[in-house]
Amino acid sequence: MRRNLPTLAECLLAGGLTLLGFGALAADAATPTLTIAKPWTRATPANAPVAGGYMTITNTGGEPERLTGGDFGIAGKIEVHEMAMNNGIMTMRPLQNGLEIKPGASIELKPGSYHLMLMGLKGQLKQGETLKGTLTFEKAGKVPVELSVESMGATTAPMQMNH
Ligand SMILES: [Cu+2]
Repeated sequence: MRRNLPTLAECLLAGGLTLLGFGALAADAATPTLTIAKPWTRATPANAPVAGGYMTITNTGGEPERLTGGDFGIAGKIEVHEMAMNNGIMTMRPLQNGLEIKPGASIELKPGSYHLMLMGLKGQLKQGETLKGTLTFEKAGKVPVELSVESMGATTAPMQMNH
């Protein structure tokens, strides 16, 4: 019996594609040692100072790698943050030494967890736009990525079809 693919309705009900290997978002990126899947961010209200950046990074190489930051023209500064519960309060803090990704491992940057923090936004992020920039890795150096700007309430990257 084969039933590998859920129906579209099931997929929409599930609220996203976290379990599905779509790889269909506009801007997956890869280097010889890294893949960066489903890079996205959220639309911001006017004058919002910060935004989060989310994606799944897989280290396909044989050496540990480290995400240390990035560069997006619209942001004054990029930091790598983690979120954690501290005495019942959700707090976030910059990872001063970046985020390590072991060989063969995948790390998901997502709301409520690790994320890129786009600080000092110089403009509003509007749904449907694409944010071009680079991620900086200890070994791979600068890797171009495009964040798709999703709705303000998005908690996972939505499914994209026919793009
Ligand atoms: Cu943050």
